[in-house]
Amino acid sequence: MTVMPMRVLILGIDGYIGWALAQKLASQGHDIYGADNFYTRRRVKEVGSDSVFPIPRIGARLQGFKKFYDKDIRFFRGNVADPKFVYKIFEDIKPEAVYHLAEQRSAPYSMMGLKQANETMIGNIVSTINLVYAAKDLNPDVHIIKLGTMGEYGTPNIDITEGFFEIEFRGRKDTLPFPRNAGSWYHWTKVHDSNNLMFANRLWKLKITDVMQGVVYGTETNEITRSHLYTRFDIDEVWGTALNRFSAQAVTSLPITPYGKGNQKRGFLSLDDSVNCLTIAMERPPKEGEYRVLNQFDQYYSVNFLAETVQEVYRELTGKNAQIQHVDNPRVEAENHYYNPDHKKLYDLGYRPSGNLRDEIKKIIEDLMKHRERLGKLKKVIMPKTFWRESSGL
Ligand code: USQ
Repeated sequence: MTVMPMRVLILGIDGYIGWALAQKLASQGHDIYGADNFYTRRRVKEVGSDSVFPIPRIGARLQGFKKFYDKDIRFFRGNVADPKFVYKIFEDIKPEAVYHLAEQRSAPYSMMGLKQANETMIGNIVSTINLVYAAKDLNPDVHIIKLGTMGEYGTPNIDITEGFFEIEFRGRKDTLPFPRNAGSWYHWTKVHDSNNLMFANRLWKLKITDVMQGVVYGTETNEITRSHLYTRFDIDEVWGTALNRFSAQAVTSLPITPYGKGNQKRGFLSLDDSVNCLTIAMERPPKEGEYRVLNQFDQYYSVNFLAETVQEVYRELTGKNAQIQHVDNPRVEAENHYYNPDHKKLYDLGYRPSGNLRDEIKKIIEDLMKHRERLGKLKKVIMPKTFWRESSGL
């Protein structure tokens, strides 16, 4: 499908997904504008960690981008939780589509204590409110693509639909938002965002795609493999996610750590699939005035299955054995549960998963082995120490 080049704004362009998405959109011919305040860089360093791959400063990043893609990114430095900042960007560039990837994204970070809980609540919710007001006042035709999470639904004992479901209760029928039941302050901010987006759509008929994304893994996308303009990669206990962490644990000879029984299931997708889906969501927009919810993941797996798969792939690659050690679960979550979420709408729009899990894990391990020295320095921040029940107050 050929799509006319569009003016696309990525809020959170310096992040794991933002930087990979910018490259995907550029390769599709779109004009990219980006904003960031480098929050993730700072907060990751505060827990004594860093991206495994060295990430150049933004100036050098943009230069590298220009050299490879022969395209400038116009960059705005600032905080999306500041309404004046968002209004200024909208006045300047009138984007046709805007991705909101500029929220605090770590569940464990939000559970460290009251300070982090409030920071996550305020920053995330306010940024989305700023965005819908700027859209309404300055650019009501813009398509807002907002990154939410599969974790909004929690793990109910029934199938999960995409956003809405039909219910019959006491003889009457209605179509209602699927119940949300999140498991961390972070995940609840995404629920609150979804409610706010739904309401903004009802008020002002804004065109919105609310993406319920699963856990993303991987070091490369098709574009990054060619450009070598790597995105950040976090593996510490606060900022790293399951599969990326398991791969890093294998490479650093630390035990792979399924939390608790390890039978908890989540939807997962590769970074390449994530940016493909986000691009499809933009190029195949909802109808005028529609609020659309997409469940965005490739397959669901148990944490145990992922740990065992990393162990197997690592053995095939290196001949060495990685240990699996179940550790006390630092989180408060069901460890044995039913899980059957729908994820049909993106397939209907043309999404097809691009790789397979084992190849992706192989690529992650190979990329990590190239950075053994940096990774070695991060060994001390890999094992879990943020226990959610012990979240500190004032
Ligand atoms: N887990 C382990 N061992 C580990 C790390 C995680 O067993 O060393 C387990 C967790 O207990 C959890 C599952 O793996 O059951 C997923 O945890 P995660 O850290 O990979 O992901 P999560 O905290 O849920 O958050 C991540 C992203 C977040 C995104 C979310 C999608 O950080 O931004 O919204 O994935 S989802 O999980 O579908 O809500």
